Amino acid sequence: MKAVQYREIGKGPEVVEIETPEPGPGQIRLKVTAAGLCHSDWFVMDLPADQYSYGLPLTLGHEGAGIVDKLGDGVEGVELGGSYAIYGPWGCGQCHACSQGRENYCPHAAELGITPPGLGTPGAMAEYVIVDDARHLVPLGDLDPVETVSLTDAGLTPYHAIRSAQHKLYPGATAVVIGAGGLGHVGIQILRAISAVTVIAVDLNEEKLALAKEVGAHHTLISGPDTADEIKKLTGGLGAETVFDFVGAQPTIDTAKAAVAIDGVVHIVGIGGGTMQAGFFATPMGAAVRAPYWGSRSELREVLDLARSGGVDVHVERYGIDDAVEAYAKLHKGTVRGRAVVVP
Ligand code: NAD
Ligand code: 9ON
Ligand code: ZN
Ligand code: ZN
Repeated sequence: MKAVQYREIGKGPEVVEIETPEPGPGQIRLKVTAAGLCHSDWFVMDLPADQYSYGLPLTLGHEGAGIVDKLGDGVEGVELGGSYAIYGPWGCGQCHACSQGRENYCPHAAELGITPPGLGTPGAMAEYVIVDDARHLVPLGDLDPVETVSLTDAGLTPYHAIRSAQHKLYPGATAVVIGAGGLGHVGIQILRAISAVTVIAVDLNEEKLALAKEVGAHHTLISGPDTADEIKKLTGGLGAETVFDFVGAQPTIDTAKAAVAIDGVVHIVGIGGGTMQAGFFATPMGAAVRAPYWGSRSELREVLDLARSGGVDVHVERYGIDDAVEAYAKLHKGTVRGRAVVVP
């Protein structure tokens, strides 16, 4: 089968021919219908050899969907021929967090060598993918897999961050979204769909801000050293009750810190390497900072239901598997509008 793999440090993704995998006991094989590209793939592929821990070759694709085409021994509750989305942050399945479906916070996954598809385990950017357990599949039903595959990460991650800040999303409050790319443009829609907050979108790129406006941002600002002052002006000097930073670089975290209101919350979602100091003299009174990771199994169901009811609509650029390298190059350059999705 064809697969998009990262094979050599520094060389970027390649389209290669590899053996089609067979499902072992308890596993499920999907014929992939769609696989999304995430900026984290570039975080991984840009790591120097001494910091790289994902194994080589690595079949990419941690946003995946497919049709069940073969069941391993003992699999129950999964329909052959059914269309499913893959829940990516796999955990041990047994601990307190996993029992709640919050496998994204499983404290045992690392020690047990459990890694998400596309981030250690062979991913979905291939003609077939193996899923380790039926609990990691969510039925898509009538949802178009290409239009919705990115909800497994670009939807689930902002949904998880936003839901945890629900108490700060009251009418009259302001939410800032920094980075209106794959995650950000879905995050804006989630904020609009589940709350009455005013949304301010911030990006470096005018085209991304145009998309932000199109999907529901009330205000857009070009990212720079004065952004926090502009947010203060738009909020009558108070700042924003929530800031979702989908970049996470030092300049955007500095903006988030300067823009957050008293008793507000900053969510550092992007993995741009920046840090935020919190403390009595460093942050406004009561302000909190959080670095959320992906989302829970039930939240994936909720975000798919939100798509079903028309609350979110991912802006998708489609690519064939042979064009995956070109799609990754566009993502690296920052010229993907919404999310790039490979359709094998
Ligand atoms: P993307 O490339 O689609 O979007 C990033 C956006 O940020 C682009 O629109 C870009 O123009 C904008 N941007 C870059 N620098 C900026 C700056 N200084 N100020 C304002 N905007 C800026 O990326 P994505 O796939 O949406 O991922 C976003 C980030 O989230 C990445 O760092 C990714 O690795 C991370 N991520 C984290 C999690 C998690 O669980 N915490 C999950 C998925 C992705
Ligand atoms: O899901 C993603 O995009 C992030 C959280 C992956 C980060 C990583 O390297 O495991
Ligand atoms: Zn991702
Ligand atoms: Zn666990």
